[in-house]
Amino acid sequence: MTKIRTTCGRLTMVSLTALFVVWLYFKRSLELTTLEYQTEYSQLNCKRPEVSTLTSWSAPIVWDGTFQRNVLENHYRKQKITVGLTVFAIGKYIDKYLKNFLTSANRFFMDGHKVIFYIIVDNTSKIPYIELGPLRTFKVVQVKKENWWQDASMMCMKMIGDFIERFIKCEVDYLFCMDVDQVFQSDFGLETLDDSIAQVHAWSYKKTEKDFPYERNPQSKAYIPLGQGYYYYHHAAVFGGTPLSVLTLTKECYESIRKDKEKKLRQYHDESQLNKYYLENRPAKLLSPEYLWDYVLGAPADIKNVKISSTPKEYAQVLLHIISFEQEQHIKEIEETIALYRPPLC
Ligand code: 5GW
Ligand code: MN
Repeated sequence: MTKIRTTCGRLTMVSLTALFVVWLYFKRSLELTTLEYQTEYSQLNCKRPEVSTLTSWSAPIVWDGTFQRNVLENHYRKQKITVGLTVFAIGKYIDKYLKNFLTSANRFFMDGHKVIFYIIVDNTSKIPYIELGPLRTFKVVQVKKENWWQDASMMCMKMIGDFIERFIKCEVDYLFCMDVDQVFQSDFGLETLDDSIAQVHAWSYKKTEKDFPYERNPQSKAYIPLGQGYYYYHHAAVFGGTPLSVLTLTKECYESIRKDKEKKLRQYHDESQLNKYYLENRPAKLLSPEYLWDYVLGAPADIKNVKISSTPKEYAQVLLHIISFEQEQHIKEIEETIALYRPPLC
């Protein structure tokens, strides 16, 4: 009996020591990759001396050449991450843009990593057939078109938030939200990931704060006084982060748009509320205009490697769809639209 006990004791000791050694090994390799990852930005920032690569609050501004993919691959591969991408394609935008957007995203968005495309459409029968890569899946969410025209920005914020709470938060580690009227041109990869990610507007990157079209009406929730603000961020075209940080952003922006509407205030620029949000909640990482370039602005030498480019648009066609609305009715309709899609809560 005593002999059995001693043997058991020895076995426990041996297993505990083995576990300790394994733990030490993993802790050390994790520390090493984290260190490699942290030093990466400080070493590489000097590779693009002609542009600003760090904000005043020390958030990196990602430009081509300011990161090393192999180091990032090493860092993230062990974590086996999944990245989500939401895209709305309602009405004419399905036929016009969705195929090119998805085909290019399939190829260039987070190549080599698990991706879930969340495709939000009004007409599921029009979704183009695309052969997705092995690590890619997609989920389709159907919404009602009629309610959508009334205020696309408010609707998108409300829906993205709702979808994150219902299912996205259980399915991905990072989430991006993008416009459909744009096309990936080259790798949009791990270097873009962080807690909260904002896209610097291509038009604004050589301008200063006083030229930014921030909301200047003090009555508005989006109000930014002259002399404040650092960057001009692009609205739904590209923003992202962890599902939780995107959820907080969408909730706050939705509430601000709603409150402004109650006061009959309407922003001329869709991104006003987002710019205010990012002023108060500084993004952890900024994407340089290389990540979303508009060739209408030409091809300056700073823009070395375009990751996504905007597609030129025909305003006359789409603007026809905007109609006026009553506030209370509108909120009710949004709720009804979202109620169409009710996957189980996670
Ligand atoms: C946009 C403007 C006026 C009327 C309708 C739309 C619209 C936007 C639409 O008819 N269908 C649609 O799917 N959208 C989604 O909202 C697309 O994902 C689109 O990329 C996004 C933002 O609209 P954009 O791209 O026209 O807005 P800007 O700020 O890029 O000019
Ligand atoms: Mn757009």
